Amino acid sequence: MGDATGANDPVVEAVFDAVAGIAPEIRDALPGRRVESGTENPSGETVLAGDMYADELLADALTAIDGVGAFVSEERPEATDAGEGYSVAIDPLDGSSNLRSNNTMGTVIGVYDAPLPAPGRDLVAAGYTLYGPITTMVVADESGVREEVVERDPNATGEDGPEGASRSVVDEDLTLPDEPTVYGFGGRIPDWPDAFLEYAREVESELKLRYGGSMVGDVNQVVTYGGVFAYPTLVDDPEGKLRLSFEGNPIAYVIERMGGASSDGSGSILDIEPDGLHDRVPLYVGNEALIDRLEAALDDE
Ligand code: P6P
Repeated sequence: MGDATGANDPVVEAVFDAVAGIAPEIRDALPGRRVESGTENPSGETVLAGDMYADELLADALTAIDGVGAFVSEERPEATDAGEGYSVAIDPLDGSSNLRSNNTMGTVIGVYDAPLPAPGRDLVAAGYTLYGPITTMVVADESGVREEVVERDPNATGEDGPEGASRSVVDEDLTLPDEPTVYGFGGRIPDWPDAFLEYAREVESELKLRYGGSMVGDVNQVVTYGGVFAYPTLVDDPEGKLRLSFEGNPIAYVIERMGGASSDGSGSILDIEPDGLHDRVPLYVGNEALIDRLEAALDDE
C-alpha cells in the first residue's frame, strides 16, 4: 500500500497518469461506439459499446500498475484481482447516455486503501476526467484538489497507453466558490418526495438550473460556479440511482476536499458502510449551507 494519504503517492500518480493517458483514446473512439452492446451492467443498465471499450482500456492499464491490487468497475459484477495494493474503482464512462445527444461525459476514479466494498473514508484519492469542449481532469488527494487539462501528446502514436497524453495543471488549489450560483437535480419531479420537492422549489428561486444528465458534467458546474448537485432519494427508489463505490464516494471525496459538503440526506456520504459493491445511494453535494438546508428539509419529513 502507499503512504495511505494519496499525497505525492507514486501509485496514485501512476493511476491518474494511466487515466489521463487513456482519455484521448477513449474520446477518439466515441464516434464509432454510440450503439448499445446488447448487454446490461450489474446495475441493470444498458451498456453502450463506448462503456465496454473504456472499461477494457482502463482495466488493462490500471491492473498493470505495481501497487494496484484490485480493479473494480461499474460495468463488472466482481473485482478483478491485480495482486497487492490499492483498490481502484472506476465508472468508465459516466453519462454515456449523453453519447447520442453529443453532450458531456467522463470517467470517475476512486483509489481506496482497502478491499471493496469499503466506506469512502478509505479513499486516499479520487477524481474524474470530463470530455467537454476540452478534456479536463480533477484530482483530489490529501494535499488538496487540482484541475488539469489533458491533451494527446503530439508525438504519441496511439499505442503509447498512459504515456499518450500530457497533463497540465491549470488550477492547483481548486476550492468551492463561496457564493453558490447553480443547481442540478436528477430524476423526475413526480418521483421526488415532498420534502425534497419543497427544498428544490426554494433552491430554484435562488440559483440557476444547470442539469445535463451526466453526473461529472453537472458536478463540474458546481465545482466551477458553486451551488448544489443532487440525484435524490425517489419515492419508489429510496436509494436513488447513483452507485456509492463508483460515483457517490469519489465525488463526495472531491467536493469535501474542496471545502464543500456531501450527504445521503442525513450525513456525509463518506461515512456510509456499504453492503455490496453496487449499492446505490442518494447523492447531495455542494456548498455546506445548501447541504445543511437539505438535511434539515429531509429531517422535517
Ligand atoms: P437521469 C448517467 O447515466 C448517470 O449515471 C449519471 O451520470 C447522471 O447523473 C444520471 O445517471 C442521470 O440520470 O435519470 O437524469 O437520466
